[in-house]
Amino acid sequence: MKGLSEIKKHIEELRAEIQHHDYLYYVLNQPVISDKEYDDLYRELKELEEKYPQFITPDSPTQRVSGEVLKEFKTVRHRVKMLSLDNTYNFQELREWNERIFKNLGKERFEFVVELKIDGVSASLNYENGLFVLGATRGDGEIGEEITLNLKTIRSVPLRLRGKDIPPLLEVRGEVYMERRDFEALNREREKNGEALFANPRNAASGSLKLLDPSLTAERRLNCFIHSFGTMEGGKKISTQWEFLNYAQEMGFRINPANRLCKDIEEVIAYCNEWQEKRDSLSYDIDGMVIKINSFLQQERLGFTLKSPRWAVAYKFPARQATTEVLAIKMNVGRTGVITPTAELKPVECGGVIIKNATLHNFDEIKRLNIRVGDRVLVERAGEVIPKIVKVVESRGRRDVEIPKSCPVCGGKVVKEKETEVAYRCINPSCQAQLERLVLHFASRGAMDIEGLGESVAEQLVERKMVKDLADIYFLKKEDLLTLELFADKKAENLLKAIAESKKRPFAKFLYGLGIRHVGEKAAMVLAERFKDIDSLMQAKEGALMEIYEVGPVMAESIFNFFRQKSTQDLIKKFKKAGVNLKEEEKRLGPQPLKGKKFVFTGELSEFTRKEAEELVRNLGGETSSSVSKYIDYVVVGENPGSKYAKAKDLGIKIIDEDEFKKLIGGLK
Ligand code: 3BA
Repeated sequence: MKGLSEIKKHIEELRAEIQHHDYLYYVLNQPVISDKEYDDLYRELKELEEKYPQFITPDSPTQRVSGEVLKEFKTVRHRVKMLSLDNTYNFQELREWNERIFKNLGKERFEFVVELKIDGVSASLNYENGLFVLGATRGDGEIGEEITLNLKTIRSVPLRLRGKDIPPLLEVRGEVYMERRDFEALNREREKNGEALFANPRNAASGSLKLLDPSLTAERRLNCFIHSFGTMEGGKKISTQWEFLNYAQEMGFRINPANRLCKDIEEVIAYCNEWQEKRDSLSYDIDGMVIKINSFLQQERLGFTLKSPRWAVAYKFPARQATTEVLAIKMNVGRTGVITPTAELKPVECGGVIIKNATLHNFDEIKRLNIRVGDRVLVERAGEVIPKIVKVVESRGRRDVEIPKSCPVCGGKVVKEKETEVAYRCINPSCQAQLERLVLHFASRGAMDIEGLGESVAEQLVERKMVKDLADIYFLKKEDLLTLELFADKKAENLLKAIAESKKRPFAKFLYGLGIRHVGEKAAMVLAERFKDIDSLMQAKEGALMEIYEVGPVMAESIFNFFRQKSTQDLIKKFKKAGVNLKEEEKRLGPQPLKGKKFVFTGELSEFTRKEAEELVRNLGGETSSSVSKYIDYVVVGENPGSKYAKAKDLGIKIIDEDEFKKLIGGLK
């Protein structure tokens, strides 16, 4: 029978031995005994401690899992603030960061430590006289939650520091994470039990650290890498990050074996690139690399910005990809009427977030991808933008995606305005999806100039369905306006007055306000001048529209289609009823000798630019067109005429040269 002091000594030896094997296994990843041998040692210690509980110490390997269950986590203030990291997203930004350092250090040499950026949860570990006394989450950097008991369950977190030269006061910082395999197993288990799944290993690690029952945390098999420190008082003198990492490992902390000392930024970049390529070979997720200036002295000289050190930076890896299934393809109508197909996806984790939708941009993209509902697709997320579909990885869908013939919002006509254009759009001017933007445009300075009808008012009018089409603006009542935000008597009256005044605006302003695709301010003026009133414009055929020089085939088709809509016709009726001016003021600026005559110019004139010549014609009451047709009266031919000349000859149209043209305008120039 051994004496008590001998038993105590044996218990201590067992602990030291187990601690040493834990170190070899969890920190260095180089076990020297079998699992069986290890288990035997552990069991022996456990039995002795049960028999002699007076010899149990909190740093015993048997004390990793506390029997205690907490009611809540206490908050703790970090002795030294935990900073965050600035991000860079490409190597150019990394080089720029390097340049700034170079300048700030007065062109002195410096080295870098490059570390994997573990995609986990930051944690702080406090040691007093070599004993783990307090662990905390990062929180907001100043105040975190005390999670000592949960951190103790992590086998690579030393409960007692190794070696003789340990700082009496030490706070180290690191990243707690969950291996991908453990995360997947955990989610499988949770699915079986009908529990909510974790989106990614990081969320799983975070959730596991925040369990109030440490025995549950212990089941989660978390792990931890240490990468920096907050406080270090006493111990070995170190002066670089690289020395710190080595020192930390000597003391028993788990340090990432991929950390590397680099001499210059190009070496840093090459190393970042290397890990970007092979990140998937790791058993855990990394989301980038962390680059730190090695020398503490230089770190100090560089200092901090508000939240992050200047001497460190993260390089974030680009977009992550994932595969999932297309559940549906939905049509969205944007504020300009463009119909954008979007894929509804079976939710999938991608680069740290759950993706449910991906944009398909347009129907050409659908064709290009040859995508159908039911297909398995590769999705990619780049930065904060909407995920996109890279390609179909397994074609399982049967029905091709159809281009909608009518607007999914209003049922109006959908057109593709040019063959070369990819967008299909709803051209119903009263479509709710576009109305708000249209109302704003209609009321804008260049159009009907309705003061007081700004963004907020337009939004409310459309949202509350007081304005269901543009003409409704003219039927608003004071009672309606008084219900809008911040509207009192005076403001409502002013707006009604501005609306009433706008009825008298020139016809061109009205036309422009209608927001017909491709019809800008200039085109609206020309149309107003040429057609004089809304009825003639509405009846104009594409050919007649195209005869106007400023109107090309695209605009002509757009105008023609616009006025063919039943919704447009109803709208115009309403404007008439409201008393809005829908005709051009007759203005006579001078003699109109060319009234009713239509001109086409081809080739270069010597005394005028084409624009000048055309303006001359219009000032004299004539009209101009860009294309030759039987309706044209004169084709004016200059140097190097184009095909219009031949066509004019073909059609037997009167062809005149510059001199004859000058005679025709008879010194009126
Ligand atoms: N090194 C994360 N911050 C890191 C000490 C500085 C730092 C990180 C790091 C600020 C990683 C910001 C939050 C935090 C103090 C933790 C790393 C990693 N270094 N290797 C330069 O692997 N994720 N994160 N602040 N500790």
